[in-house]
Amino acid sequence: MIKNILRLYFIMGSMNTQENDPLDVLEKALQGGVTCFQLREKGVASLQGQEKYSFAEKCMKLCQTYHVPFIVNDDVELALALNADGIHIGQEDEAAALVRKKIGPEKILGVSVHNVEEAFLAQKAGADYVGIGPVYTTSSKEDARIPAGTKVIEQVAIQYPNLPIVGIGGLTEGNLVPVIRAGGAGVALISAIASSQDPRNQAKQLRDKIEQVLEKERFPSEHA
Ligand code: 3NM
Repeated sequence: MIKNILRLYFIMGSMNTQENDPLDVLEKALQGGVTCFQLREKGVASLQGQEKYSFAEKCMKLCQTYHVPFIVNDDVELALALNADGIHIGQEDEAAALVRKKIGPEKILGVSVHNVEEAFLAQKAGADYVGIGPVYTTSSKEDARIPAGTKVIEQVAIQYPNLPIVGIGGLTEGNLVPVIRAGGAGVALISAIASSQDPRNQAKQLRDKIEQVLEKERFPSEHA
């Protein structure tokens, strides 16, 4: 079920882990309980060509070891060459319907959206889930939009209750609860785990928190 893999969605590129080895950070995050991983190799210091392919392949193998889906950001050719589990695209990337056609019906397709209309179009084009953000201020995405809180998540969740949503942007253990309350299936994040000096424990704490909140949302009377 797509909703389950969105619970703690870790995103990272080789440039997001400062002095720490990105593969080591990824492995610890997987051990800590992330439920999905997206390779987002973007920006000036990002790997290109064969180096990118080889890094992506290593990330994918780690994900396979821990039975966690491996998603590629934006690069459809790379996703297909590696036989990744899926692809995530933004509004500025290739059209979602075309990407769905290229990857076929089985692979996971995620699309970043910013309002109900974009969510409608993404679903129509074959998206399995939508990413909505930035919820809070983020320093991990250069061209991030103005933080929108959880309003859009709530609107999309009401309009399209069967479309899984993951919130993104500035999320931490301390501020993720409103995303789930608004109808998000989970949270996607970079720095909370990638910049942590203890990514395993950080991922574990995040996962525990999310499971706690989901449980409360499901059985509110038991937690009254
Ligand atoms: N997409 P962090 S915000 C990759 O708003 C990305 O669509 C966003 O990183 C969006 O958890 C973002 O460090 C960066 O804030 C998320």
